[in-house]
Amino acid sequence: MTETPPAPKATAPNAIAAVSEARQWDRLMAMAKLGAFRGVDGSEGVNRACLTPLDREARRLLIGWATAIGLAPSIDALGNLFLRHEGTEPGLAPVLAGSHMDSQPAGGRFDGIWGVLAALEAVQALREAGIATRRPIEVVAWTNEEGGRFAPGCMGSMAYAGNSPADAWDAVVDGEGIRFGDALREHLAAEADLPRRPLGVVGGQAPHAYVECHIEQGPRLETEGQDIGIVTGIQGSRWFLVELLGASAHAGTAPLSLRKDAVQDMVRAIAALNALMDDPTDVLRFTVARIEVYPNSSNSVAERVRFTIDFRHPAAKVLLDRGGRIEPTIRAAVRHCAVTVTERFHALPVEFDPMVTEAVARAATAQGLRALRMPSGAFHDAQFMVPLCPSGMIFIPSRHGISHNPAEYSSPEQVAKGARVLAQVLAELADLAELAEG
Ligand code: HGY
Ligand code: MN
Ligand code: MN
Repeated sequence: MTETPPAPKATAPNAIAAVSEARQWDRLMAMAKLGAFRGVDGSEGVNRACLTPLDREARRLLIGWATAIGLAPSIDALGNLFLRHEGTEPGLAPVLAGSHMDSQPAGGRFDGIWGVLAALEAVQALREAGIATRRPIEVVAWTNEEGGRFAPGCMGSMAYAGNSPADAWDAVVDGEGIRFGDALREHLAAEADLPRRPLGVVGGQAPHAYVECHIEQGPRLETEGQDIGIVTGIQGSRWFLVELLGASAHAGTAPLSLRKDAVQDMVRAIAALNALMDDPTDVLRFTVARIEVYPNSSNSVAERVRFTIDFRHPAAKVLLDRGGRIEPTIRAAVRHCAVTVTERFHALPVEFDPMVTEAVARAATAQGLRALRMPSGAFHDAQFMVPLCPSGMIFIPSRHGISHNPAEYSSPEQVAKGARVLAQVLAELADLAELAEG
């Protein structure tokens, strides 16, 4: 449903005016240099995996900008990074705003990082406008949202929200066989100079609210000529890892009738899954995008295949029923291999809280922006904050709906509009104190 903006009636007008399009864009482009690469079409992409030296370099850059304006850094046992703007009543539950800084291996310059920089920009604008808030505001950068290096995604926010134990993924390995637990230990040692805070809700006090700015990563806002997405919720996601174990053999001598060919069984399994996941309405999302073959030699029959499944749907019933048929469908299709199916990620659909969605709607309307209420097809850290506190998201358009691709793009004007809406939402949720003197 599109909101038609009545006459602008912005609250915290000074903060909105203090949002700097140039400063935010310069910071985005500075971050885009860390892990920069050129896509096949010449687009400027980013490959910045979590818990790497590049990730730490980006975090130091962010911490430098934040401490320069008086925000206090801290990290928790999962490496989630918090940058605190103090409120006039420090004991009140804080408002959290942020996103993630890690990217896909062939990622873009905006996914995740814009949400962190928008939160920094909004808080800086509040401070420059001399606006004090009763509640503290904490800019947050969550560890490993993408799940590109270590699966699954959203490890930092899931551990923070108590959805999973902090050591749940220690044994998960990346493509080089490095364990998540070891990479995290190395990361925390490299950031040992930063104050450490307990993981999760500090002192039993959940955040007052959580707001995440993010690019839409789809085509709707651009196609429908909208400035802002008032995100109503996030669809459900389930990730599976499938291992098929056969036997390697000589490609020239082994009769096909005697083979236990893991690749051929994978093809059978994926064909059966395609039939299971057929959806004429094109609402369901089913993706196989990571395949490992062993021994991966052109003249040795494949002994072992591992492939991933990313399955998503907005309806919990479909997510559970259809998702529950994945393993039996694979087992029925496979002829010669031993089958192991492991579920690695299970995120049910969530609805965002009107306390946040209506604050976003009011801010967009007050600032004369066209806004659309819409769900998110991508998962986000906000999904795991929902059980903890009122949560919501602010979307801006993605050019041609492209994301997880170096051609991902939003304009300086679009990211500034998103940050201005966030500034107003934060002013409201963090409860404007009296205008600070000076
Ligand atoms: O995969 C996702 O939905 C998110 O962009 N990591
Ligand atoms: Mn993201
Ligand atoms: Mn992403």
